[in-house]
Formats: sequence, structure tokens, C-alpha cells
Amino acid sequence: MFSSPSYSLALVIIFLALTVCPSNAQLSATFYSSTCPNVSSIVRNAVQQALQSDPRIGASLTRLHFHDCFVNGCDASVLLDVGGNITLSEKNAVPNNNSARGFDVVDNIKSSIESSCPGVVSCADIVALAAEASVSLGAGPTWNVLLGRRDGLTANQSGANAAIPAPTDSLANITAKFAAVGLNITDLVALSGSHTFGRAQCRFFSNRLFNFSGTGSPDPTLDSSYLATLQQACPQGGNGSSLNNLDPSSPDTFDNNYFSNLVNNRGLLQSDQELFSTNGSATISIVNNFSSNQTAFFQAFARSMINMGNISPLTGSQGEIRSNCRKVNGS
Ligand code: HEM
Ligand SMILES: *[C@@H]1O[C@H](CO)[C@@H](O)[C@H](O)[C@H]1NC(C)=O
Ligand SMILES: *[C@@H]1O[C@H](CO)[C@@H](O)[C@H](O)[C@H]1NC(C)=O
Ligand SMILES: *[C@@H]1O[C@H](CO)[C@@H](O)[C@H](O)[C@H]1NC(C)=O
Ligand SMILES: *[C@@H]1O[C@H](CO)[C@@H](O)[C@H](O)[C@H]1NC(C)=O
Ligand SMILES: *[C@@H]1O[C@H](CO)[C@@H](O)[C@H](O)[C@H]1NC(C)=O
Ligand SMILES: *[C@@H]1O[C@H](CO)[C@@H](O)[C@H](O)[C@H]1NC(C)=O
Ligand SMILES: *[C@@H]1O[C@H](CO)[C@@H](O)[C@H](O)[C@H]1NC(C)=O
Ligand SMILES: *[C@@H]1O[C@H](CO)[C@@H](O)[C@H](O)[C@H]1NC(C)=O
Ligand SMILES: *[C@@H]1O[C@H](CO)[C@@H](O)[C@H](O)[C@H]1NC(C)=O
Ligand SMILES: *[C@@H]1O[C@H](CO)[C@@H](O)[C@H](O)[C@H]1NC(C)=O
Ligand SMILES: CC(=O)N[C@H]1CO[C@H](CO)[C@@H](O)[C@@H]1O
Repeated sequence: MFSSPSYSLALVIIFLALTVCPSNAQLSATFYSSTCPNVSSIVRNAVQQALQSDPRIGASLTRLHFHDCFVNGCDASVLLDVGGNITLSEKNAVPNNNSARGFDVVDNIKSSIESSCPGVVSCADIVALAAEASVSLGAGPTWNVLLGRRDGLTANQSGANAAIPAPTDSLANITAKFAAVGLNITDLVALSGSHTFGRAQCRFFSNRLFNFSGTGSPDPTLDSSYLATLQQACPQGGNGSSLNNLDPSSPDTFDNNYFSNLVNNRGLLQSDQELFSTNGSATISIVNNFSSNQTAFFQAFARSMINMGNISPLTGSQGEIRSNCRKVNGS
């Protein structure tokens, strides 16, 4: 029975299914080595050029990859505009509306890639490559970006509202949102280190400054001189869109100062400070490690970016390669 032809045939079919079935395909660092060998340098050059007129853009592109991957996987769903079948875009979801940026730079990168290697590189891979280039050009770590993602055909606005953590979420809530996409607290702490560059609008942390959780007082975990600075920058009734450096000590550099800030009670967002100030939390020792050892942070960050980039990619014949990152093909 074990040597019957039908049993052997079944084994061959199972083997073929495991080998070629698209849903089992893995991302690979060499995915474009024959179809677009220069893709990484095209992306890197475009990001470098964009940084010359906008020193914040690297941070914005890094955040786009996060907001893409947490919603229906890393499928460039965050890039889709309203139009065709897309009625509720992720761009208009609460975490992104008037906040996510870098879409025009992604378009520029896409058009340079199309002129070298038309129709082969996905928008989801462009965002992953742009995040790595941004961190690396900001003096942070480098890593080999795994590639081969394909672009989704849908956007999920309610999913974006539910899955992307809010800055006022408790640490337990944020930990649960990371766990929901297969990321643990080491990933959470390392990836939160992205807040070593970029800006945040007053409206995302003003709840901490005057009447925190209805207590009538500011967030007690906020250093008093930093509090005074922030109260001045973001007065009650002031402009909630005013921008503040997430890491005032080195606003555009990717380093481990974010973690020293946390240890000094100078985290900007509630979600940042919670990593260090939640009594008894296992995140505290990870913050201490990264604040005292930038090499450890860089190593963990690179690994966690790869973990995040692996969230439910579309591969093989799933999805498509968009020709315009803002639209599903044919719409
Ligand atoms: C842990 C939960 C997180 C929360 C609650 C959170 C929340 C926020 C908020 C509210 C802002 C300010 C946006 C604005 O003012 O328009 C921001 C900025 C930013 N976030 Fe996060 N974030 C989190 C994790 C992450 C992760 C995992 C990454 C990347 C891997 C990331 C990368 C960034 C970057 C680079 C910026 C600056 C963007 C810019 O200047 O355009 N964040 N984040
Ligand atoms: C790759 O692109 C860079 C800059 O865009 C260029 O300097 C280099 O010559 C290109 N290499 C190839 C093999 O096309
Ligand atoms: C997004 O922000 C604009 C203001 O720029 C506002 O008019 C619109 O209602 C917001 N969209 C959603 C879905 O909240
Ligand atoms: C939208 O995103 C949410 C949260 O990640 C998820 O639970 C839901 O299945 C997604 N919906 C679709 C239609 O993909
Ligand atoms: C998180 O996952 C990584 C693997 O990516 C593992 O090395 C690490 O020990 C895990 N951390 C925790 C706190 O479980
Ligand atoms: C703080 O907020 C609470 C509830 O939102 C409110 O009842 C209280 O009056 C506020 N206190 C001050 C000093 O504004
Ligand atoms: C609020 O601040 C933003 C960002 O600095 C600026 O673009 C906007 O014009 C300001 N709005 C008002 C009403 O001052
Ligand atoms: C955490 O512990 C410190 C010192 O024991 C205490 O002052 C603080 O109130 C506690 N914080 C919370 C949120 O329980
Ligand atoms: C810093 O972290 C790196 C990487 O994890 C490790 O090899 C090194 O021993 C650490 N340095 C110190 C002083 O702990
Ligand atoms: C610090 O972090 C690095 C990188 O994740 C890890 O290898 C090392 O074991 C950690 N060290 C301590 C003391 O937690
Ligand atoms: C739009 O949705 C309809 C119905 O679900 C589908 O038949 C059509 O192929 C979709 N169009 C595009 C461009 O995705
Ligand atoms: C661990 C956890 O997920 N806690 C809470 C997150 O927030 C919702 C409300 O938005 C609570 O119902 C959860 O229990």
C-alpha cells in the first residue's frame, strides 16, 4: 500500500503544492536580482534626494511601512486613494488622516523604477525599501530587505482604525495590537524606537499636558521641565496641528536617544513613556538595554523591521503589481 502508484502520486502532488503554492511563498532578498537588480539603489537615491528638501521625509516613509503592514499585511493598501471600488481609504482613517505623509515621494520612486524595470516591482516592496533607506540615511542600521510582496486590491479603513495603535492606548492594548500581527514586546520596544526621528502634532499628546485622564493635573510621568516646554508649545485651545520633534535631542537622526529620553521621563507620546513607566512591565528592561547600548538597539530594530515586513504578504499570483501606487489596476 505504501508503495502503490497512487500513494507516490499523492506525495508528488503534495510536494508540488508545498513548492509552488503561492500562499506558501517566502519573501527573499534576491527577489528582483534578475528583473530589477538596481531597485535598492534607485529607492535609496530617490529618498536621499527627497531628504534634501524635507529632512522629515525619512521618518514619514518609515511610518508608512508600519501603517501599511498592520492593516491586511504589507500590501500597499495604505497608498490607495478613494476612487473605483475604493470608497473608504486607509488614508482617511483616524491614524492617517492629516498625518500620514510621503505619498508623493512613493509616486516619484515608483516612476523612476518603472522607467528602469517596468511592471515588476510592487508598491508594497517600494515602501519596505524606502523605510530601510530612510533609517540607513538617518545614520541608523541597515538590513537586507526581504522582497516579493504583491499589491492588494482593497483598502480597509475600519481595519486601520482598529489595528493601528493610538498614542493614548494603554500598554496592554498596544501589546495586544502587536501580538495580533505576530509581534512581541521586544518588537514593540525596538520598533517604537522609530520615534527617534520625525514629528508629532500637539493633538496626539495634548491630553498629557493639563488634565490627564480627568485628574486635573498633567501626566505625572512627564519630566517637569519638559512638561513646561510642551505646555508652551501646545497651549490649551491652541493649534493642535503644530509640530514637535519626537526626539528633541537629535530630531532627524536615527540613534538610541529615544530610549534615553524615556529613562529621563521625556517620552513625547503617552504610548512612548508607558514602555518605561508602567510599573512591573517587561518592557522596562528592554528600554534600559537599548538606552545603554545602541548596538543592541540597532540589531533588534533591524530584526523587528524584517518581522514587521513579513506580516501577511501577498505573494506568487495573489494581488497584483500596481502600475500606479494610488490605484488598483484597471480602475
Ligand atoms: C507603538 C505604537 C505607536 C503609536 C501609538 C504611534 C503613534 C504615533 C503618532 C501619534 C505619531 C505622530 C503623527 C503625527 O503627528 O502626525 C507618530 C509618528 C511617527 N511614528 Fe509612530 N507610533 C507607534 C509605533 C510606531 C512604529 C512601530 C513605527 C515604525 C516602525 C513608527 C514610526 C513613526 C515615525 C517615524 C513617526 C514620525 C513621522 C513623521 O514625522 O512624519 N511608530 N507615531
Ligand atoms: C544603479 O543606479 C545607480 C544610481 O541610480 C547608478 O549609479 C548605477 O550605475 C546603477 N547600476 C546599474 C547596474 O544600473
Ligand atoms: C479627514 O480630514 C479632513 C480635514 O482635512 C476632514 O474634512 C475629513 O472629514 C476627515 N476624514 C475623516 C474620515 O475623518
Ligand atoms: C480589516 O482589518 C481588520 C483589522 O486588522 C481585520 O480584522 C479584518 O479582517 C479586515 N477586513 C478585511 C475585509 O480584510
Ligand atoms: C520576540 O521574538 C524574537 C524573535 O523574533 C525572540 O528572539 C525574542 O526572544 C522574543 N521576545 C520575547 C520577549 O518573547
Ligand atoms: C479635567 O477633566 C475632567 C473630566 O474630563 C473634568 O471633570 C475636570 O473638570 C477637568 N479639570 C480641570 C482642572 O480642568
Ligand atoms: C496650525 O499649524 C499648522 C502646522 O504648523 C499650520 O499649517 C496651520 O496653518 C496652523 N493653523 C492655524 C489656524 O494657525
Ligand atoms: C509606580 O511606582 C511608583 C514608585 O513605586 C509610584 O510612585 C507610581 O505611582 C506607580 N505608578 C503607577 C501608575 O502605579
Ligand atoms: C551591546 O549589544 C551588543 C549586541 O547585542 C552586544 O554584543 C554587546 O556585548 C553589548 N555591549 C555591552 C556593553 O553590553
Ligand atoms: C539587549 O538586546 C540585544 C538585542 O536584542 C540582545 O541580544 C541582548 O541579549 C540584550 N541584553 C540584555 C542584557 O537584555
Ligand atoms: C470592483 O468590484 C467589482 C465587484 O466586486 C469587481 O467585479 C471588479 O473587478 C472590481 N474592479 C476592480 C478594478 O477591482
Ligand atoms: C488588553 C486589552 O486589549 N485591553 C483593552 C483595550 O481596549 C479596549 C477598549 O477599547 C478594552 O475593552 C480592552 O480590554
